[in-house]
Amino acid sequence: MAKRALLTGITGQDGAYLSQFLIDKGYEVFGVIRRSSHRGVEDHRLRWLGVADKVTLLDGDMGDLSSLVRIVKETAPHEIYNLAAQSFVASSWRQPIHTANITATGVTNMLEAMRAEAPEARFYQASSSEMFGLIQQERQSEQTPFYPRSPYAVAKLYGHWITVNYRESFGFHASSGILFNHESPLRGIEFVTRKVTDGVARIKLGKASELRLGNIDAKRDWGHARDYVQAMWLMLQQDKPDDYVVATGVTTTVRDMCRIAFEYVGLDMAKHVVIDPAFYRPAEVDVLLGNPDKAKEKLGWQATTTLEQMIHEMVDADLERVKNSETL
Ligand code: NAP
Ligand code: F7E
Repeated sequence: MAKRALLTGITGQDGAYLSQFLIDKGYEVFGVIRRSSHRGVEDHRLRWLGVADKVTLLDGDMGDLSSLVRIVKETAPHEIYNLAAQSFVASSWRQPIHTANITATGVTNMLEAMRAEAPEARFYQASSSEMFGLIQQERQSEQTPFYPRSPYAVAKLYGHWITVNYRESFGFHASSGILFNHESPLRGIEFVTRKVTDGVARIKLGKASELRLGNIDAKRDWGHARDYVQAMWLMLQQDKPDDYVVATGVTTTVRDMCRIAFEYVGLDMAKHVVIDPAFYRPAEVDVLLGNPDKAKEKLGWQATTTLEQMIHEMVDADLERVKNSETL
């Protein structure tokens, strides 16, 4: 009998790659989809990966406990991957209460649905390196103290601890993956890597002349989403639930990431990048650098895609999209 996996956030970047990964492993995949007036576009990432017809989507919302209880009951999942969130850090200052309701309390809603209908299921929580914020150690591991710097990061910290708490209180097989930034051609256009690769494609094809960015001195530990969803699955295959940092162990400035993208198409970033304070954040996370030793030792996982390979893949995808006037 095929294993059943339930994904919240199935329409997002990670949900699409994880669906593809689980389908290839023979899982039956179910996903929570929120109602939209724009029917037909919500599953564009799943379509891009060719898996839209292989998953079952059920109407629900992270803010609506009753919908989650019904979905868990109907799908009787062996594994639940809680990926849904208001995930854009910059928006979290503009919508702090919504971010708390979905990114924080939404986790408890999902855990409560599981407690009521599938307490034996295995649970994955999408925690974030943003929880380290104002870093307390040069390389951040599972032992590094947290210091969140945005309403998003504060909400994720709640989600992380409520997952640990349900594990300790009710004996749930609940694991928290503290994932550092991971990107792909399916990354939302508002995040900096995709904003850059889309901007480079537009400039190369003569559809734009400049790219406006904020703090390009910030440093991030960037990996590929395709690699990172494997770590999620591996966590749920362990006998015991635990918390894991998932990262590449390499950090790069936004400036250098940008340079990689411009140089790939033979352009000089200095001629096109304009610094616009409108993109500065009220409080910045200056640098993140993960220590993925535990994931390597216990899960046998390590990142396989370099930043350069990933940015090239993203630029290629955006050149195609801009040429064909496609939006994603
Ligand atoms: P994403 O592309 O922004 O996807 C977010 C998903 O959550 C979408 O499917 C979205 O649905 C769904 N969602 C948002 N609000 C919802 C609600 N009220 N009810 C139901 N679903 C809702 O994010 P991602 O990059 O795939 O990241 C997946 C998870 O990992 C998120 O929790 C994120 O915070 C976390 N994370 C991401 C990274 C990273 O670098 N990517 C790193 C660490 C942690 P719509 O399609 O309808 O908007
Ligand atoms: O910003 C700087 C910005 O929005 C990265 C989410 O997936 O990863 C992501 O959060 C850096 C920041 O991602 C622009 O100030 C400069 O320092 O791509 P980002 P993020 O904030 O790191 C974590 C791990 C998550 O969990 C989140 O869900 O780039 N930056 N100029 C800019 N950022 C954006 N978005 N736009 C700019 O124009």
